[in-house]
Amino acid sequence: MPQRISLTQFLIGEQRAGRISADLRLLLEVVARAAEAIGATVSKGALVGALGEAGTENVQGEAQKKLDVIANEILLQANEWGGHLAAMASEEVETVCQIPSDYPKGDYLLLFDPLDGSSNIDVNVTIGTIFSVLRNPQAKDKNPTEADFLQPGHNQLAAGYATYGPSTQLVLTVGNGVHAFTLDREMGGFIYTHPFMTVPVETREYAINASNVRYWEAPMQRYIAELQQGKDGPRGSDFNMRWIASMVADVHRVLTRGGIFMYPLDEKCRAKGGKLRLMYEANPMAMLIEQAGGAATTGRERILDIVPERLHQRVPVILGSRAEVERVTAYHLDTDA
Ligand code: P6P
Repeated sequence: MPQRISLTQFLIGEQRAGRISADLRLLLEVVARAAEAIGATVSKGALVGALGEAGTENVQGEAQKKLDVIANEILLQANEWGGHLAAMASEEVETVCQIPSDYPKGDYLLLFDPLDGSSNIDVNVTIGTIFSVLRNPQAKDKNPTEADFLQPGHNQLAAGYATYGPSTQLVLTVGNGVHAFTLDREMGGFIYTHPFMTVPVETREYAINASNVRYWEAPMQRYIAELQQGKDGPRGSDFNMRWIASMVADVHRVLTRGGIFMYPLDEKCRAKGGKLRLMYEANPMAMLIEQAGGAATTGRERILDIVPERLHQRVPVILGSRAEVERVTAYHLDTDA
């Protein structure tokens, strides 16, 4: 029986190697326990009346599911008292979530999408929690402002997600590769099961919501048309398509077996800048994908180099197997030129 390494043991190893501080280790362990709690509620679903609409809207003007609200509360309450954080930002909350004054502040900023893929909750399809950690640039005794969060993705100290699927997994990078942990529901806690996940450079699998084809820009229409022409077209090979409409599930498949995931700019979302959010969806996923040897761009620039302008900013996302991301990006830049 191979030795079981817990998430704690893995993180202590990263701390001893000087890659993370003790406080960052403790922060990541709190986030993992919060994910375990979210997963427990998600898995009970209708049994605890957790399905359906909350009857409220989030900052994006989208109807909130009950589990969106529950997951957000779990993450805020788990992280506010530990003394590791200076502030938090959530997809579900318009402004910066300050640490209550009766708790100490720490050196880090935590950003998260508490439950991504909400449209899949009621149909029992895999959903997840996405998180990102930045260093607080502000003096410790001051409340961080939105501007303190607006750091490019290459500043991230850690990024990851929990995926609530057939198993609950935590996928994490602290800048030394991508590592996945599987929840042992009987014993409690995450066990190290997937060391150094890598994205194959080449792929024959793509993920996009093809119903938007008439709204895409010309280079995206060209790229997808070539994939659909398969071996009879310029690519000379057949491709397969998957679209779960849950970013965490689609990206997890790309991290596990390769692929290219795309939510490009289209006429429907152009005015908003894209569909997916930069700070707590695109940036953490881009860090994971790059750490696994893949690439992540907007179609025109590296996602991790974008200087954010707003906390809930949206961007186009093209990420996954490097050869395909580079091809799509080249088509966009050729068209612009
Ligand atoms: P569409 C879920 O709502 C989400 O934010 C991502 O998780 C997912 O990739 C995308 O939107 C799905 O969008 O337009 O296909 O429903």
